[in-house]
Amino acid sequence: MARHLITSAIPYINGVKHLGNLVGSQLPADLFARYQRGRGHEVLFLCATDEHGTPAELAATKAGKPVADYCAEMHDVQEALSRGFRLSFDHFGRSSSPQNHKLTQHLAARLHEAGLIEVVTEQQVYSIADGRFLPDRYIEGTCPNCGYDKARGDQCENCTKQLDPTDLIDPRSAISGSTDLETRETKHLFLRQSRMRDTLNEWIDAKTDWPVLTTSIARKWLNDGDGLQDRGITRDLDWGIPVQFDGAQWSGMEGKVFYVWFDAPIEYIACAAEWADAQGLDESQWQRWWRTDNGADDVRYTQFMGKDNVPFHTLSFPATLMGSGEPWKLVDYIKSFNYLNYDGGQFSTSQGRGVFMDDALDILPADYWRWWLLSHAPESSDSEFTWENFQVSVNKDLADVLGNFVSRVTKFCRSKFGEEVPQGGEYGPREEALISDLTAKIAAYQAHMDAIEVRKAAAALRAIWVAGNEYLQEAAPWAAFKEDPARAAAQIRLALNLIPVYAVLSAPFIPDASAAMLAAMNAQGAGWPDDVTAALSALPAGHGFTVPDVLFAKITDEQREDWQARFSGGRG
Ligand code: B3M
Ligand code: ZN
Repeated sequence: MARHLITSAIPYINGVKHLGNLVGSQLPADLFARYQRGRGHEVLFLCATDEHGTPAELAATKAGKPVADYCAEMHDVQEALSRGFRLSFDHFGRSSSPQNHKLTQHLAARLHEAGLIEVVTEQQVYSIADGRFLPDRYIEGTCPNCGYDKARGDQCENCTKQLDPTDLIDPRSAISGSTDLETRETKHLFLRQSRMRDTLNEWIDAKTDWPVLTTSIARKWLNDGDGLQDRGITRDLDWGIPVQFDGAQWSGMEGKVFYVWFDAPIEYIACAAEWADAQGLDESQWQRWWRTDNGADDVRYTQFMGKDNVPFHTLSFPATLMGSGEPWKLVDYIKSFNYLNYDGGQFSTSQGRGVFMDDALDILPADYWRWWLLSHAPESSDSEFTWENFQVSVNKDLADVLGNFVSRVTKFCRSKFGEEVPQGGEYGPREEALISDLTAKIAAYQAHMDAIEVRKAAAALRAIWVAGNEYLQEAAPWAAFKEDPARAAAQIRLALNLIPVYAVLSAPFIPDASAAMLAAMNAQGAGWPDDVTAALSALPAGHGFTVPDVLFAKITDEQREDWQARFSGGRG
């Protein structure tokens, strides 16, 4: 049994996430976690809300709430939505947790001891109209690298380059829009990550199996000269983790907090501590996932994220962990995603453009969205959500192929043999052929899931569903029943046995439908079909079942048009 530590990029607290955010990290991470559990492996799957920094403060101001209250409320909202989408986190934590405060301050102290932190007096952008410094997202302007005119002070969303507020061309305040800005002197702590260039280069070079999207972004910023420049890890903000080292104030840093991108990835570790604490487990229980001196040697750690998050996970966070000199588990594989676009443009949180997680669940159950999003995941390039495409996928794949198979088989059996697996007849050459075909197809599906090739895995799963339909079409038990009822019984016995096999294989994509299929077949204990022959005889003659409700309703043209109109404007 292998042990899989799986983390999804932790979503900012600043509002409900859209489907583009969901498919870029949390949803594929859930797919992988469910798959590994299905294969019988031990999994710790973690996510959290990212609650510090300017995104949190700006959103709280907009909502007219104290930032702590805003974060507490939004954490619960996001947690409820992740349950709605059936994201199977072992723990959904908070980067503002006491565990993260402690660990962030601990790591800062170790980095300081290692000589990797220095005090830098720097020029910072100060807004006269707003009466404050403008760190990170409090400032916007034109990217010096690509010319994008809505780049933020911490990063350009368009080209993924990490920025400093003073890099921006034509800067303006994100609070007031004021361009009446000046630079003033202030002190900050810097992480001397440039000293780790060789170590990081070697580490990335060894990752020959990583997706090109991940390594190309890492190499671009690693070798670009200034991608790995020393960066400020403190900010002039009220809300965040105070700049203390193992609990002692760093003099001169009063009133400052750590930069959100310093403490956010540390939450991956703190989240495991939160998970253990919530169950009354001792420290060794989370450390066996995170400390290589405490049992994490044999852990396989996989991270999921959108491409804009890659530099922080391939450079800054590893620099923090390696630089600490402590034996922390480093990531083994980073799966990153391009962007999902919405109907001819971009999904946009600020403009409320696209479908957001709460709206999506108002319209249709989670499985419909999960299937479309995962089978169209933006892996090799950006992909696009359109209502037409969504309708076609749901109606064909889910309703016509999978749903129809289950409904036909169970209804036919009920009408001819009753609601139990029929006896009589034997599997013959056609059934043997199906078994060997399925064995090959399941192996292909597993290979894609192991490699986290999400679209290919979805296509392989669909091919497994199609094989069952084709078998049914060729075997034609409704015709066989008239001449040779025993032959029809054997065919239906096999087809009924396929339902739990489909349910188990499909559970990572469509967990609710899978549970409904297992419940209908009274087969909740069904395991992974490692041996297809055995799996297709698992339900013996006489085993009772019920005809399930319609698994997937088709999306009508009228519904599609309604939704298209409803989501054409921005969100209120
Ligand atoms: N919160 C950005 C995002 O939500 C950021 C990820 C942090 S991962 C440690 O896309
Ligand atoms: Zn740019």
